[in-house]
Amino acid sequence: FIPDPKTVAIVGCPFSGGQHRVGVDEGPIHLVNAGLTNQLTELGWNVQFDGHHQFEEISAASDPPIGKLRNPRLVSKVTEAVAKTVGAYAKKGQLPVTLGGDHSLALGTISGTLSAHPDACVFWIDAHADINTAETTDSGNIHGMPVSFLLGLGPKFAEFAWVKPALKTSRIVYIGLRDIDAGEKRILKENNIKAFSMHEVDKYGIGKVVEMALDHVNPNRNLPIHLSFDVDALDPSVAPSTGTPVRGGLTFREGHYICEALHETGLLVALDLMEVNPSLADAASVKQTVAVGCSLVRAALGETLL
Ligand code: 6HN
Ligand code: MN
Ligand code: MN
Ligand code: MN
Repeated sequence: FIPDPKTVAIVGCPFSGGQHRVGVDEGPIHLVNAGLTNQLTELGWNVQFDGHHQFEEISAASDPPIGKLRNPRLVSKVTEAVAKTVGAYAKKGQLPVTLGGDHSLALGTISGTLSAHPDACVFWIDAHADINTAETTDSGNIHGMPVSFLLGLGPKFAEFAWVKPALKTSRIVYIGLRDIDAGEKRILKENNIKAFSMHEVDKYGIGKVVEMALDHVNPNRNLPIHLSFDVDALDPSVAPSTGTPVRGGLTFREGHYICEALHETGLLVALDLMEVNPSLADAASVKQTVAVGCSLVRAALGETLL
């Protein structure tokens, strides 16, 4: 399998229903306004961008919690639409780049990728594991749960009947973790899910960590790769404008290195950049976070230092 996409399809997802801080829906708008599409054109890509996704609205009144899940119908509808969009681009041989929005969107993006590339593996770069189930979650925020849904763990809901548990536990790997809930730690252990926390990044260095991560999910370097990058994986001094910042994160270079190294594999088929929230922190911090977001995307799409 050697993907050879020439076209990037930008999927702007102004969506915040997977958590409760306002503003993360503005992330994609700021990233595009910062010039991301032109930057990718300059890297040699055909860039397709037909405006940000328009999502069906479901009022809070008609979307009461189901168990602990907040905004369940809205998140399900939106992520189902994203899955279709991303899946269609991937089937056309294009490389979907989804701009969030909160990380519940990855329920859609990864479902879409797996519909086109059933053997794809996932790199989940995040401070958090986002693997709570409807049982283990404290917050009820679905952005803390997409991975469990994709793996088919935890209770099932009719409202999410469209979700296929298409991801195998052996096909996802984490880098950057440092804020994992107790229930999540148990799920990671019980299912033998490979994770490189900041401790391993400190111990081995980012180059070795990415190599070990690839050895785990992609030993023969022949499987398509979906990169889901939560900007809060980066240290808050690097990416301050995000809803759930956690100190002790990836440096600017470590974040970029991951993107560069996955580009170098030639196997990248989809990319998410999530959780940029331009309403958090001062104007300079917002500008910095948006600029870092654009630069991570460029690195994943082939920008090199030399
Ligand atoms: N994210 N583990 C916490 C929760 O609410 O379940 C935080 C989740 C953060 C999610 O950053 O994408
Ligand atoms: Mn704004
Ligand atoms: Mn996340
Ligand atoms: Mn996170």
